[in-house]
Amino acid sequence: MNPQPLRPRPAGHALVEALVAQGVTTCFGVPGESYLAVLDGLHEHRDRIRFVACRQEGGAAFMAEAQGKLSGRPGVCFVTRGPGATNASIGVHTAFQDSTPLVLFVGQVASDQRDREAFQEVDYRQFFGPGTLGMAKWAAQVDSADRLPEYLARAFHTALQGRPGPVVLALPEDMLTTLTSAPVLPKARPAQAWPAPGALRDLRALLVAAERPFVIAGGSGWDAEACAALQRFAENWQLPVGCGFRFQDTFDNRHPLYAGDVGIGINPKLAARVRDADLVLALGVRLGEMTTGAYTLLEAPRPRQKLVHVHAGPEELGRVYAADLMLQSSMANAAKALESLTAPPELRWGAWAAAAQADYEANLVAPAVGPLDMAVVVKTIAARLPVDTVYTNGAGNFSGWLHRYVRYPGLQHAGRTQLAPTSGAMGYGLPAAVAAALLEPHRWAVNIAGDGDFLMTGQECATATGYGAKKLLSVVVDNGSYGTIRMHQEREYPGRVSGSDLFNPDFAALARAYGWFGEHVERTSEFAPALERALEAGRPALLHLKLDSDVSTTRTTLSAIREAARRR
Ligand SMILES: Cc1ncc(C[n+]2csc(CCOP(=O)(O)OP(=O)(O)O)c2C)c(N)n1
Repeated sequence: MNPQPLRPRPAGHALVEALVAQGVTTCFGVPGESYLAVLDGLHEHRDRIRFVACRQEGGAAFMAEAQGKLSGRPGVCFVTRGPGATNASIGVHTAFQDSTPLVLFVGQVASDQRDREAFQEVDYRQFFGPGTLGMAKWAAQVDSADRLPEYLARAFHTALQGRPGPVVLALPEDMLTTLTSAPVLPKARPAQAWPAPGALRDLRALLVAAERPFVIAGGSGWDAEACAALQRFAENWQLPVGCGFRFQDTFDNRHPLYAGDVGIGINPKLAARVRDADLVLALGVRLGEMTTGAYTLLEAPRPRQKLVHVHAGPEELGRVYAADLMLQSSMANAAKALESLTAPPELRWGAWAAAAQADYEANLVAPAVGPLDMAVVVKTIAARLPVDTVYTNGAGNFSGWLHRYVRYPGLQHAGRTQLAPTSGAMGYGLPAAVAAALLEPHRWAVNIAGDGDFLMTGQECATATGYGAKKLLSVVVDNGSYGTIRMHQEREYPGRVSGSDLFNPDFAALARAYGWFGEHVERTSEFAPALERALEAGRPALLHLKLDSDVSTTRTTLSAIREAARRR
């Protein structure tokens, strides 16, 4: 039955009604005069949907991206034309690389000004793609107010279906003020692919023939049920499981079959194990550069291991790797199918799985470092805060401590607890934590940031204060440099420091200026009491940590890297 036409109202209002019908209760953005009719619609429906006005579109788009990651439904962001859209593009790129459902709405110049390079005019179909092969899955312009529901429904389905990702809709100013009786369409329910029964039989045969199987799970599209089913599959077959780069919450890190994260700064023993496996089951992961150790753990295009690749997007299957078996399936359906596979009574790889877990446990231990030990800092936070705490980060070596030492529970225990950009976008962590604190205020959001990383989007501290975030902590690791780049410099051009030193403000004072709690920490022993005071503050808190600039990663120092490079 066709939905009933509604009383005429401006398309800007119809758009907000459509978002409400999609289940959207919060959206993020920076206002612009190009979409006043939408802002008015948001005012009209303010009891059902909240607009969080951010301080920069990069921050807003990151918040919407984090919303997509947290909820599994498209995050929603509104920005103005030209300058707003270009600022927001970092969030679109991140959502693309991270396969996060996101809808970015861009106010567009009026139709009668189009193609004149009118004020702030950009052609978003050219700018965002999909021809850019790395920005939006789909970019379109809604020229007809009456067709708005069709475009919006397609945007939500496109963002969710297959490999999830970002969609951009441009909204000409005059279209938004046109009256329309267009109906509101129902909430998008994405179509989900199932693995074919024959392929499942083949997968079982590969497993039965294996001696050293290894699962790499991750990517987007998992939910609590799917992660629980994945765990039962792993238990039925006693399979060691690693998580793909920055998808560490896909499998419970406290489970005896957990083997660690297959990402940047990988445990060398885990890297060796993935290389030594005779069968790799890649479930939901793209098998990108970061998860494959730059295509060395699995050699491209034909790995030495037998490879089964399960992914929701057909374009990812066979994209790089000639897998022995490829299954196109949503993670929900794949996990259900996998748990139905019966294992033989005797499995050959008990010792292999036990050794994988022992390697993971051993990697949680590291020699003490002074005067401030980041391993102790992260472990102290993880021990003190509840298991459902959301951890966020942007890009930089500081994230290595988080990745190595936090034991993320699977989604079935706490929902998503890791918000981190596989795109390696600096500045992601703080807005992601602000979004988490606003969207799920019952749990803590903890951001670990580098001094470079933090100031890329630090202005969103004001958004957190303005919208009443409470359980929000940012730990800024100040080593006085863009440390990751310095590390690469020391490796490639030892001793020749160029462009990687930073001049920093007093981050604790800066936080206090935003109405946050702020303190400094210089020694390991000062951290736990400072953390207590931060958690008791009853408002967002920032701890400014001074880290010895020679400490480079969880495993090495700049001087060691420099000396090794000079010896080479
Ligand atoms: C938006 C963006 N710009 C530049 C880079 C390149 N980059 C990667 S890590 C890094 C340095 C990060 O510095 P900081 O946040 O201080 O962390 P550290 O590496 O010192 O721990 C840079 C510049 C990036 N990944 N993202």
